[in-house]
Amino acid sequence: MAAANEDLSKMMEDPGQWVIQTGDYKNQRYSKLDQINKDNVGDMQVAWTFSTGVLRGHEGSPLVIGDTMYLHTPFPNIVYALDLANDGKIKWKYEPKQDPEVIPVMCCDTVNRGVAYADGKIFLHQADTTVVALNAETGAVEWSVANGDASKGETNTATVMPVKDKILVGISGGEFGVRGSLTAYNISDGSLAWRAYSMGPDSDILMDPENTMNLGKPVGENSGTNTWEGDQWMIGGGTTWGWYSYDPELNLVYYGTGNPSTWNPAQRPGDNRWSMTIMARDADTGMAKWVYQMTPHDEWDYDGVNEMILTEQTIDGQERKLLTHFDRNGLGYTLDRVTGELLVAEKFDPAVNWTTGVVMDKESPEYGRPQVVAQYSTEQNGEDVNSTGICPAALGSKDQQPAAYSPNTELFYVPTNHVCMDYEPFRVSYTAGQPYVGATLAMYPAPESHGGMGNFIAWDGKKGEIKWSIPEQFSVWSGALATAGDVVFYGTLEGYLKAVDANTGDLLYKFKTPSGIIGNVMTYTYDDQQFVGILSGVGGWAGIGLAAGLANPNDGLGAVGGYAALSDYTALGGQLTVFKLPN
Ligand code: PQQ
Repeated sequence: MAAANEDLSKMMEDPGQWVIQTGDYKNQRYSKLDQINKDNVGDMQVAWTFSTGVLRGHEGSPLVIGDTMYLHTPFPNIVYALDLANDGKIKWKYEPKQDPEVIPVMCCDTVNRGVAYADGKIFLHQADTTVVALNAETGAVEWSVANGDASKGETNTATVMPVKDKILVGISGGEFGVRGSLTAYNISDGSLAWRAYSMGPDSDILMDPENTMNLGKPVGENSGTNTWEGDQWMIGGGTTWGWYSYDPELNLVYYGTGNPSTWNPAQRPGDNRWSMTIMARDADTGMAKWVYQMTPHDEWDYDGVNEMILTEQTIDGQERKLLTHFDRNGLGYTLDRVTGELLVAEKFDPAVNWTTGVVMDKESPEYGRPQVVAQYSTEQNGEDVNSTGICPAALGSKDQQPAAYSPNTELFYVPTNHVCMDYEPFRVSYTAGQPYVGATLAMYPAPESHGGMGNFIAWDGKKGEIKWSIPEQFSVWSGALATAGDVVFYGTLEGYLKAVDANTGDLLYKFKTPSGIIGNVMTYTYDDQQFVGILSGVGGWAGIGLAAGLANPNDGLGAVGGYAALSDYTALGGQLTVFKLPN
């Protein structure tokens, strides 16, 4: 077993531990464990359970470091250290003091996507943006730093990512006119190393006009200001609340930026760079090596923050370092992660209708741009336009719930939404700390389909094709796990943990946990036995009606119509369920 202070990359190679939320730096969410496999997973039983004592949405997963499990909760952001030798007996508990005034400033429930580990410390990133380093053995606070200011609408839901001697920290608040940034703090004492804004002057966005590349061309001067009107970039969104990945060989960090603020596109002319962008940055300096904006001048709230999954695959006889990303906008992208070359951009939900696809002709001035279907635009010549039947809805063909990749099958396993919307933009003015949304939405299941709001799909990233698809009544809002046992796990909003065959998608096992699942499945070993863990606790944007306890569940930010039926299946309450094979 790796000692607590051993190099994190090495610890990731030990499949017995789960040392980072994303499984590894590649975000593959793939485990080499195969004790539980497709032949015996049907026999799985509950080993032990743990109630977190907190309501609202439980995203992310626990970590396992040695014989300790580290478990987090949504606001108030409690951290538990649990003893694996004693079915989760509490070793220590840390509960921060936070001003509850942060709760109404969080757009999409009070979720938190989990703690991180490095160098003997557990890193908690609180809702109010405080980052705390806790001693992993004792839970004592070693240092803390405020990454943002909740009174200006700056909040947090994301985990942090440790890379070498730093942690990388994002920010939420795209619905409050926050200017997004990714910030690196030194692990030793929490001091600032670098900050890269998503928009603004070149020196703020850490881009070199001549050497930061955009689809093979330099980005040029002032790219983060001259694609905005006046100083709108100062309240431009592009927040960084998703997942980050890292390639140690290239020393590049990959992540995506969120929607431009406001949701009313007529109020912010221009391409609004670098919102909706895949960023590749040097881990030591933050300097951008390459960028690619997926949805210039977003008209639908298609944040680009979903995870970047790093793989090595052979294309046309050549082994390439790839990056695959399933965007909210419904397109599955594969890029060369060394250069940022765009290789594939295809719809991963047949319902997607706002675009006919991306221009792939390198000679075209439109190269890399999605072609917008005019009927689904929400502005015309600077005027607001109400538009109906847009697919996907604002929560995208996929939101932050992370996909998994199996090197065995070379398939991606993707939790998706199958939801469309009507969009009504309206004029809004900016006041710090107040919602700066500028549109109302109605969301409903994709028409002319199976009637449900989700699919769990297997995707061939090289061809850009769906291999198989499992229809689900509700969006699949849980992160997937693929294993060497050729099993793929995911959770459903009704509360089922499901295990399916990685090749065929055939259902092998299901178990109804106490609440809807928006957490991510993880696995580890203790005493040579494989365990599978999942957090239940319905909430997040899809479950916000239930989470907020609203009289009318459609009153959340953007009416999320069809999810109201969730109350027929489940209710609030955080619980971890741990499974194993019978002894
Ligand atoms: N969070 C969820 C969730 O956890 O269920 C879903 C969403 C967020 C969205 O669909 C968002 O658009 C969103 N946007 C921001 C932002 O623009 O800053 C933040 C968050 C968040 O931090 O959870 C979400």
